[in-house]
Amino acid sequence: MKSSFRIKVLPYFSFVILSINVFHYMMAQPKGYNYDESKVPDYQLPLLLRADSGKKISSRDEWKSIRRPEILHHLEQEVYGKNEIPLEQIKVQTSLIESGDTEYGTRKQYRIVFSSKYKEVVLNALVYLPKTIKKPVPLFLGLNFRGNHTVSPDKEIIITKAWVRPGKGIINNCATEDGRGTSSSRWDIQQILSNGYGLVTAYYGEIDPDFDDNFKNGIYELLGSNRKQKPDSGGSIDAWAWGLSRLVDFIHTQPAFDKNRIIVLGHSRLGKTALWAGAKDQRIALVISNNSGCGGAAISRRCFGETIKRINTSFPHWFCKNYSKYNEQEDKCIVDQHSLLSLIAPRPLYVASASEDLWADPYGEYLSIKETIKVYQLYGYKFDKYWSEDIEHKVNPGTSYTGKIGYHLRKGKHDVTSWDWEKFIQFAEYNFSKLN
Ligand code: GTR
Repeated sequence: MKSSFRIKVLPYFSFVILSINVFHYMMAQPKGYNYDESKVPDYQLPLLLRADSGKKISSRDEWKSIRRPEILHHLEQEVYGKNEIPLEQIKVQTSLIESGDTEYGTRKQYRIVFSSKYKEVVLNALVYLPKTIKKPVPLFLGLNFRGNHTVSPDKEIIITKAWVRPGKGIINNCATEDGRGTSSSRWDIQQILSNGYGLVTAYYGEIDPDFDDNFKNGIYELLGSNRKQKPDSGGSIDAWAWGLSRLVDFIHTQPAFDKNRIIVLGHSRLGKTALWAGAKDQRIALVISNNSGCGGAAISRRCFGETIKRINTSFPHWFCKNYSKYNEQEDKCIVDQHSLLSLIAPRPLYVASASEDLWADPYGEYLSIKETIKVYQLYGYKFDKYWSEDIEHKVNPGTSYTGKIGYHLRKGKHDVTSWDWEKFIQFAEYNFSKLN
């Protein structure tokens, strides 16, 4: 390298790289929030094994009949809201509109139309099945952020007509050809199919567009325009979870899928959604949240990274209105996020964090899943030693635990990578092998 090049160009180049990194850091870790473990306030978690009446919960029957319904009710009432769609009045029509072979398996595209006396809502499901199927296959079900055509460069995938948040390949909130495959690094279809799993995905914005319009569009249209949002009416996370359950209904009509091995997973806001769907819909066999953070797996009382006030301010449509009561009043809430995770028990649950994703509080996510062990123990599960080791405010990046519940801390930023998928598949294999 010529020295003049080194002198003139390299400082500029390093400056650009540094600026990009600083920019990413600022975006990932907004200023004015706590990222320092020593500043986490003292807090007490709501007890999972103590009923509202004060009664100690000491058996799985008491958990199932008393405490689980109480926690579910509190989460509906105070956090995510109640779903108001009258399922019995909704007509559902499903049609296969396209299918073909790909390098790794078969692609099928379905159009699912929900109609009420007021409106129709269309949800496009993209399905991949492994090449050879000898018996019904287990599958991953997850919503995507910018349309089905972003999960693979596959030219046949239908482009959504719904409203999309700004991003690559999006013009005036409309998806275009340029977006094809732009999220493919987050969906390792080859790894999924070659391990014998199917994949079902759909665009979350077809269920409810992700902006605050006072709950008028998406599935809220099924309820008519005169409806009023109550303090405990479901928000968008609840709407997306409703969509996941409707996709579970769809999967139940497909002979290629093993209905007892439906895995629901999601990243970030869709990780919060996967947990809420898994909590409510017990047909979901295994739940995975990836970097779900505040309002997902992370303990809110820690006030580490994103806070309840910030999330309710930036995204006033995600939760029910009641949730704003806990802005800067985390300790007043009758539940915390470990309560949400506890509702997955005794089904396998996996929480995935990333070491640089401090906004989502990786350690708070770890503490939260660890807390649920008490509920799994009611079902007789024995836990590996690593969960009882006192890890002083840290889990080493690269660590992964597999068992009835699992956790990993990937090295790196807020994202979903093939490394994450490898761990998800290992976790599913471990738990599903015990189902036989
Ligand atoms: C962030 C939000 C997080 C997370 C993330 C995402 O802006 O603060 O809670 O949900 O968005 O979903 O990408």
